[in-house]
Amino acid sequence: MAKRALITGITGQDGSYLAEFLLSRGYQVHGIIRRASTFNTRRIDHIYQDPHNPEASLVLHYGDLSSSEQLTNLIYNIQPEEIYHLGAQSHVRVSFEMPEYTGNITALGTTRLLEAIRRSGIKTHFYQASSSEMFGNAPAPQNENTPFQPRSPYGAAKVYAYWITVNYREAYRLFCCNGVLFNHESPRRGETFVTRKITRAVAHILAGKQKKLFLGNLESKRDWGYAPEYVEAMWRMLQQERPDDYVLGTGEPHSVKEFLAAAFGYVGLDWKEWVEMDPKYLRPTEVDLLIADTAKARQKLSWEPKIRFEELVRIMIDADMEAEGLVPVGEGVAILRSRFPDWHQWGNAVTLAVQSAQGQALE
Ligand code: NAP
Ligand code: G4F
Repeated sequence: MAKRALITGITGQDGSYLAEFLLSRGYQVHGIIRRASTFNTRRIDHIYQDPHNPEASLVLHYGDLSSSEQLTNLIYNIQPEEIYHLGAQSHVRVSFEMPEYTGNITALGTTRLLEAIRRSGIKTHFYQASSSEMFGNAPAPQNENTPFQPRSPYGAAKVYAYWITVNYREAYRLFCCNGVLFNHESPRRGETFVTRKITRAVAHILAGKQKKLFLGNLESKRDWGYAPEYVEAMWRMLQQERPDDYVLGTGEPHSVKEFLAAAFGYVGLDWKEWVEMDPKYLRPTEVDLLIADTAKARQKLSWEPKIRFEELVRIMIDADMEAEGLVPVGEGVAILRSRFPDWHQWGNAVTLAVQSAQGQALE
């Protein structure tokens, strides 16, 4: 019998990669999606399976983290061996505009799920998507022992969810883990998070669709990793003998400014000519510096991220350029390399030529 896993937030960035990963390991994957008036399954359309097929290994169910009745029914009916709770109002800036809603979904959503597990009496392993945003102002580098000092309604809601997860582990002996993940990105990252906003803008600028990019604070530093690598570590946490909490990140901080320089620089543009500040993107309180200390995950989960900052930027830009019908920079260089066998003698010049040609196409 295939193992059954339930994912909340399966339509999000992490949920989609995790679903792919679990399917590849032979799981039957159940996902909770929200009812919307238009399709909201774009990130998982490529793994969609006909629900009429009794053998389907991906099954979607309507549900919402605001409704405990529905969550209880789903857990009771599916009886999953593993539950990955990724659903949340996950945008920090938005949480200042919708603090109560963020608390209801991001904090209480976790209690609703844990209570459904406890009441159903099923034996399951539970993963809570905790966040480095919980550290807020705490000095870097941050690890599993760093006290939380949240700086946003989102961060505060995640701190609540973190502790209720620990409480159900201690009070009811449930197998519950917190993955305290630092920022992780990909071509599937939501378009309003800063990395994707930047890489998408670069592609739009090259395609002639956008003239300016408006951003907020460029000084804050984040520890940006590559999302597909992080979902495997979620799974590893639930395969351990004992439940525990783990920090995941790269240990490498970069500022938003550095991300801009890397992204625009990759296509031969100077970010300063394209970016303008809009105070509406500033936050009432900001988290200045996040750096993960991942010694525990390295030792206990044998987990180490491979994709580093520069490569992450390249992956995201290439994907956004492809989506705009442009030749991704990496591919453009490969084509030139194949046409000019002695290219290694003047490789850098070719790279620059491709990049500046794409930049000049704007004029
Ligand atoms: P995401 O792309 O924003 O996805 C969030 C998911 O939650 C979506 O599937 C969304 O559904 C669902 N959702 C939102 N409100 C819901 C509700 N009321 N009922 C049911 N589902 C709801 O987030 P992500 O980047 O994949 O992150 C996954 C989780 O990890 C989140 O809990 C996030 O807070 C946390 N986290 C993320 C990072 C990061 O850097 N990505 C770091 C640390 C922690 P729709 O598609 O319908 O909107
Ligand atoms: O991309 P961001 O919105 O990510 P943030 O706030 O770090 O939150 C993300 O990571 C958390 C983990 O630490 C997750 F828990 C959370 O769910 C989410 O995935 O902003 C990154 C930085 C901030 O300092 C922000 O002020 O970029 C700065 N920024 C500057 N201009 C901007 C913008 N952020 C956004 N979203 N949009 C801007 O225009």
